[in-house]
Amino acid sequence: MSSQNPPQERRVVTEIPGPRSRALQERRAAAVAPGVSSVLPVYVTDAGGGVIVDADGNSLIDFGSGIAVTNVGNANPRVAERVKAQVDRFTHTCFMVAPYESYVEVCEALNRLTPGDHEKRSILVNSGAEALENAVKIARYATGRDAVVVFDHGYHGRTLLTMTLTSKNMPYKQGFGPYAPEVYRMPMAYPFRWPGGREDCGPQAAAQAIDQITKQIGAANVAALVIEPIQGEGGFIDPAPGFLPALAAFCRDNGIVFVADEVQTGFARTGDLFACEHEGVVPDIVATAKGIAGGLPLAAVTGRAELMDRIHAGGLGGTYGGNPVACQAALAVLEEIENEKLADRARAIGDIMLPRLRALAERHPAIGDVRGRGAMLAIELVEPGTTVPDAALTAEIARRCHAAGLLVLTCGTYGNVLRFLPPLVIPEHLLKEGLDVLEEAFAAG
Ligand code: PLZ
Repeated sequence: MSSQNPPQERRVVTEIPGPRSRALQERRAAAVAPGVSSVLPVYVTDAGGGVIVDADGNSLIDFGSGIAVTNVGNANPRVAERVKAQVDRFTHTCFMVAPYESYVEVCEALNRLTPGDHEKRSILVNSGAEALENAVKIARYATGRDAVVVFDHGYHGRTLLTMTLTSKNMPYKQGFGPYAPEVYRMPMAYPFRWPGGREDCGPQAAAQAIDQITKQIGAANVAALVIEPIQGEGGFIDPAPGFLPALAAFCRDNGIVFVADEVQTGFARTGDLFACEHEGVVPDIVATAKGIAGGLPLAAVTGRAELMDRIHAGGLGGTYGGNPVACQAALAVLEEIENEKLADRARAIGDIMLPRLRALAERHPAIGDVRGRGAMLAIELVEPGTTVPDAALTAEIARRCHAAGLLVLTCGTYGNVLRFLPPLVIPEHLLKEGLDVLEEAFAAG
């Protein structure tokens, strides 16, 4: 087994999904609970660079990165090498039973790389949701307060607490209540939909959120404010300038722990190592996952030492948290981000994609907004000249892209956003060809 990339080409040799994938999908229906669904049920046999290869021999251009995970590419050679070496030595001892160096090394790296030069500590867990759960536990413990503030369109996971933190009912919450107590939702600085217009969106939304927090909860009762610096599942909403800094200042003045959910935005995706850096926001706690370990399950909570050090020994942990194989993958990812200058690469991807997306929006008035940073970009589809969401057109464009061999994802509270998350190592010719396919999908309407 080598970790060589499959040929870097788009190749459509059957219907998508093809006969082999369709047969597997039938088998799946009898074995896998339908609650877990797939965007595009092509069954994957290989992936790497900018492509995903399926059981029928189709090679799709990947504009999804497994939801912002394979920033360094699938089967990245550096990741594969470290993972293989670790699997040969030991696969698990449980860090809470007998520790190992790689866990410490990953925490050292996170403490160094996350925003702010204050003293930090980290813990490692298994998923984004688990990282957010722990961030809230730590904030509550350290402040002795209960309330947690979140935002419209926010997404933080599927566990009881993180599902409660999440804004959208279908499909995440419907029927799964009752939800966790002491969670309060505030308005989001959503430039495209802000009633007062883009110009004043940042300061107005911050003022409104702060007023609501003060009046409805009382700032002294708030343990944590949890926010994605660019919202992911909720629609790739890049908050208007000034919004995050104003919230961070309010938290600082009121002893509220500012938690940045960098699960989707982290690890060079937006052109900075972490999206908070864009406006110089320094969170008290950063939750990371996804891009951290090239697809191996790993997540982390990194926070101010004075918060993290409060928790009694044994108060945090889990059987698999910081698994040694996943830690080796993370160390490889961090080397790769640095050596290959992947944050610059993310900016270069944005520089190629944004002008083409803007030009596409000029030709197609159904594209109401083009937004994002680096390699985290999106277009929002609406009835022309309005902000009325067009989820049907969004699904249709995604379907056309899929049929032509381009894997794109949708998102958004209204299901009307096409999002683009190519691996940061995607070759330029595939990036451009993916955009050609997208343009053709719009032209076909
Ligand atoms: N915070 C910002 O984007 C995961 C969810 C896919 P886990 N996003 C993809 C789905 O439908 O389940 C996410 C995120 C942000 C937290 C999470 C949760 O991370 O690793 O999926 O638990």
